[in-house]
Amino acid sequence: MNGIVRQVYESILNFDRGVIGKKVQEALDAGIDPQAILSDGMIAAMGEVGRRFEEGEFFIPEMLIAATTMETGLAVLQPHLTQQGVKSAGRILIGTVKGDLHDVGKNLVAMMLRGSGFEVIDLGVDIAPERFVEEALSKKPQVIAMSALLTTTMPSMNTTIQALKEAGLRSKVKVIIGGAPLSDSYAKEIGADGYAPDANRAVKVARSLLA
Ligand code: B1M
Repeated sequence: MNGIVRQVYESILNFDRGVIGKKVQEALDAGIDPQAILSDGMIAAMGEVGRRFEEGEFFIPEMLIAATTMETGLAVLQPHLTQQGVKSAGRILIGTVKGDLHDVGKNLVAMMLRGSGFEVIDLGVDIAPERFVEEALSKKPQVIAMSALLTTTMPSMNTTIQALKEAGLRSKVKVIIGGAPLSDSYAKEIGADGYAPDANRAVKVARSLLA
């Protein structure tokens, strides 16, 4: 790993919110690809945070502060990851499903979608199926994007799709899903229109569904 990217990685593991923005800027100034700063520096560090949590070296507060450190770095990276001034490609409602509080990945997906010209309405975290339905009825999105990071909250995606069917909305809106424990086969199993393993692919899937 490149030296400065390594420092970005370490600033997340050291929870160094005061330093990460500076390190990201240094990496950008050195001409390093923003996608590499994101994947090799930030996302890899969050993977290591998860590993340490599993090993009992980190606990909830460490995971939380690592997430806020990553968000601080992302704020500096954001303008370099997204294209500016693109005209609206469609309206997307996004949220993390009921019972799930993880939002770093969802925020990254929202950011990339916005930067690619979509109008994004971010409902936040812990979004119940009925809330997705209510918001879909009032905001009339073309796409609903759901995020889940826990195996225990994945089934809420299925419940949301059923609730959309019951409300007569399913044929009017495309549903895409993503999050670490998910897969293309799970998307097919629950009748979603698409699955994206990362933020870039979420943009591609949304574009192809609306093409
Ligand atoms: Co939690 N947590 N956590 N956590 N946490 C994981 C997910 C875990 C894998 C850690 C581990 O054990 N290794 C594990 C889940 C195990 C499982 O179910 N398989 C876990 C657990 C167990 C828990 C608790 C249950 C712990 C406890 O209480 N005992 C608890 C649950 C709380 C709840 O939600 N109800 C919990 C709590 C937390 C914090 C709140 C402390 C904090 C979240 C803070 C926040 O988000 N604001 C936290 C964190 C930080 C993590 C890890 C370390 C990092 C997650 C992250 O931000 N990754 C995580 C371990 C890991 O992921 N390796 C872990 C970086 C982010 C950029 O990646 O979110 O995967 P990700 O998003 C990617 C893709 O998945 C995809 O694109 C993104 C960008 O590329 N994507 C989408 C995501 N959403 C998408 C939506 C789309 C498309 C693509 O729409 C179409």
